[in-house]
Amino acid sequence: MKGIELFSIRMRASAQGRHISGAERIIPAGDIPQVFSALYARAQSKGAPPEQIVITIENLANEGIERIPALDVATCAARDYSEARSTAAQVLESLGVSRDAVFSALQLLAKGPSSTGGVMRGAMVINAETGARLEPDQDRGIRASRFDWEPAASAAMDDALASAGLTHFRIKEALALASKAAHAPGIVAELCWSDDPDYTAGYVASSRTGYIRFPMMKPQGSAIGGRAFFVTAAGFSLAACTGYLCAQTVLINAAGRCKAPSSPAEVLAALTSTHDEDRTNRSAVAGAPQ
Ligand code: WAQ
Ligand code: MG
Repeated sequence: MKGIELFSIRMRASAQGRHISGAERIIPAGDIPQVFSALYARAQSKGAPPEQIVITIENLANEGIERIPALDVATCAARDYSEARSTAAQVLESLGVSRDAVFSALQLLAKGPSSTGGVMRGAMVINAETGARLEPDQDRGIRASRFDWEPAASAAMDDALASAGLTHFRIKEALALASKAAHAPGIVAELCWSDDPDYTAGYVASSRTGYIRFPMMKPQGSAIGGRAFFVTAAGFSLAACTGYLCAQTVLINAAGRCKAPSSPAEVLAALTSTHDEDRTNRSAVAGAPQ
């Protein structure tokens, strides 16, 4: 796709001032009519009919496009949502998120993280040490935007996901978002579960662990969900982090691998061994002659 001018095309649908659905793509000019129709159809596909649909098309002029690989995907077969959440909590702690920060994020996601106890439009930004919330608006949160798959990586990811039996469009969208977030300056980990009452899955993700999904992370029928980005306590720049998440154009140029489903114990064991490898590599570097 190098050399071809790329466009950001974004759709948001609302009724009575309330957000119903949104989606976005990054595409060459020739694809605009077809993607426009697909986004228009998607705006109608939710239960509530939209009163307003806004579709924005913006020429990115090929400026400053960053290309990154997708995270690898693992599915953790936890017994129920409480085992899923406690496994996710242990993954987060292994990444340096404090127990307090993990606990408060889980509580907020469970009760509805907005200021009125409902669902937010975007994500919380949480200090990984103190658990303090850093997003300026606790109803809107921070919305990641301007990311998509390059065509070849998209097809390869579809194949990899399909051969693992993962065909729901939400998985690939969440994986793209999590891959971008894992590259954002200051983000150490992400925790998410859907706010869609019919979709119980969630995940924890980071550049170190990849994308670890839990098919059941909340009770069936619950319309409460959300996202938390955990960020480094030291030297964190909210402006740099949100600037990257919201405005930096990111294309995913390589598919992630999909691993076979594993138990919580296996997920946690794999964690220890990767971290041991990390430590070995670090000390090897530290001990290397100058
Ligand atoms: N940027 C930041 N936060 C967002 C964004 C965004 N672009 N879009 C949604 N959120 C937040 C918001 O608080 C929503 O309430 C919450 O995330 C959940 O959004 O592997 O479907 O679109 O099977 O319901 C994860 C598991 C599915 C997928 C996530 O999220 C899998 C999902 P939803
Ligand atoms: Mg949703």
